[in-house]
Amino acid sequence: MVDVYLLLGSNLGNRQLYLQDAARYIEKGAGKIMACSGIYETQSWGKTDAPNYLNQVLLIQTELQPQLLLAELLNIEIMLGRRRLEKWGSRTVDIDILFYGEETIDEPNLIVPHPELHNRRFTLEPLAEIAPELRHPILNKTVLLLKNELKDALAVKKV
Ligand code: PH2
Ligand code: MG
Ligand code: MG
Repeated sequence: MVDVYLLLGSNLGNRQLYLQDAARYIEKGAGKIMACSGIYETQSWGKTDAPNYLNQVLLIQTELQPQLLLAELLNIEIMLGRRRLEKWGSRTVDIDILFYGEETIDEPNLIVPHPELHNRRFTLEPLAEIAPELRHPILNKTVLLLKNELKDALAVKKV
């Protein structure tokens, strides 16, 4: 069993319901949910004219190896209506692997820890809510410290 932190994001349609449905499918096919952050309303990062997101972090325990977990998460995104049209395009639901235990993974389709997590308030605020003392295995800093060092000024507000 491995502890995995996931980031859920939605900025299309009934965002709250997409997060709920994603959590349901994750528990069915990916692993047991051990903790959930609150839900945060967040300004779109990268593509600033896109609608606001709802973001949430989940801690799951999984038996799936990273590539199998990724395949399952992409499958859930598709079941929930995600269509990939452009980079950073709006989406019904996005499920990203932030941490997979303490492993570092660098494969063409999967980089873990998520390579942008330390730059994004929409990730670090919910993550710090449930795992402030978690240590980034490459940067060797806690999530709380990364959050305190953030320069990202985009609005992030707990719903
Ligand atoms: N995801 C992105 C790009 N920009 N902005 C916010 N606020 N939340 C996200 O989940 C998000 C984003 C790429 O996956
Ligand atoms: Mg993403
Ligand atoms: Mg993604």
